[in-house]
Amino acid sequence: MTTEKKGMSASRRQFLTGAAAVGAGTVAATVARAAEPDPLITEVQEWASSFGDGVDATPYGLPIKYEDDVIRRNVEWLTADTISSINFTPIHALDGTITPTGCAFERHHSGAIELKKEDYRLMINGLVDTPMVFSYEDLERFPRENHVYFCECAANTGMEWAGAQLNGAQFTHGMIHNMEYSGIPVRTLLNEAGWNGEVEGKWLYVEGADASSNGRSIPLEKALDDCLVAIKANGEALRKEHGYPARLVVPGWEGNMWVKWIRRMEITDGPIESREETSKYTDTLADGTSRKWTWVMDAKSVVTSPSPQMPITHGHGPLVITGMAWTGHGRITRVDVSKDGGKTWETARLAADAGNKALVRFYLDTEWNGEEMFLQSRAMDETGYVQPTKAQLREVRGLNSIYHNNCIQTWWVKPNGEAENVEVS
Ligand SMILES: Nc1nc2c(c(=O)[nH]1)N[C@H]1C(S)=C(S)[C@@H](COP(=O)(O)O)O[C@H]1N2
Ligand SMILES: [Mo]
Repeated sequence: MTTEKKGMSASRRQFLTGAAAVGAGTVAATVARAAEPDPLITEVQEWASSFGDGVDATPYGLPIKYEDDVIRRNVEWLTADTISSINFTPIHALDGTITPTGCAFERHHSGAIELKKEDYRLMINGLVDTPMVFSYEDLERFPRENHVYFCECAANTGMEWAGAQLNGAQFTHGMIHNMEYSGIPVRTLLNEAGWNGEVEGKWLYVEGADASSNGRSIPLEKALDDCLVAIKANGEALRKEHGYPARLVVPGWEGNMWVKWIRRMEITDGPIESREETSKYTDTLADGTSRKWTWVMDAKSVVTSPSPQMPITHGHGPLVITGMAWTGHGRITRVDVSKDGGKTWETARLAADAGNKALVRFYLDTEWNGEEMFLQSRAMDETGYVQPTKAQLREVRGLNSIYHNNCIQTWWVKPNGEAENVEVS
């Protein structure tokens, strides 16, 4: 091997074997470690000279204590209390695409209720032949489907309209989770109630069993297309906070429509225009008027590491830049990463084929030698849509918006490896 850099694969191999010089930082670290005996290698360790826990020490497992900072967090000043509030998925610390259920963000308007399966009822009424009520056991007897979908609150990134605000991907982009749902197509349940009428102009009003009810109107066409009444997430019963024992899944559309503890679906002749779809979850434009029916979550992405909560601590040399991308319009086709605030772009590697309305993980395997970076990611989806810059989004939407902020995020990575939420213009 020569000391000359021959691109990523050569330098990476040298790093892994500790062979010939690559970048000064890499070599120094590797050789220093090899020079002195490492007690972690030369000494018999405590964990190798005694027994570990027996199999039943934890009947239902939690992450090891060393990972106890990978948790949901809220931002206290955002809401008056935690009952009608939000917390954030620790996306900065996760990899892959499936959100572990125990740290998937929660959003409640009147708290997470405890509803037993025996007390659960789902009513279907309105313009159906036979209004019906299903118990939980009834739901279990319908043919089920499995799908992975992201659920993003429309308010995700909503605090960033006026300027860079929250210092961490968890807080700027953590109102999202991505789970595998097992559920019954809404179509199946409506058919059971005798629905086979006109779809055009018809709506489905859905509400939950909690005090807020969180009622929303969904065009019937969408409800029949791919909505599910989910009874499992990531293979197990829904968690209380995610709507146990059953929630609505509305793929690609804003999280607010994913009614938890779903108790009623009514076919109507028009939208109900409930609180959650009028005074809330609409977007006020610069001229004071509001956008109506903004259901789909447009393509978006964020670099999760490095990021403010994930500084670079390993010194110079190989660096894995990673993040996630998603689109409510279907599949992500490409993600680009910029290190210079959007002047130049490199196409990232997608870890797997992007799923439909599901998160995809991207990586840029690169070299870092202490140079300042203005890290950005830019997602593209199968409709040809390209994630906009903050300036582009503001041009159309003004500064009064809260919801549907899908602009490109910038992290300023400093020479010492720390990162900060900034805006570039
Ligand atoms: N019944 C009910 N459904 C609800 C809510 C609620 O407060 N009550 N919150 C909604 C909002 S605003 C969002 S973003 C999602 C959040 O789902 P999660 O708590 O599983 O993250 O649930 C939606 N469904
Ligand atoms: Mo939400």
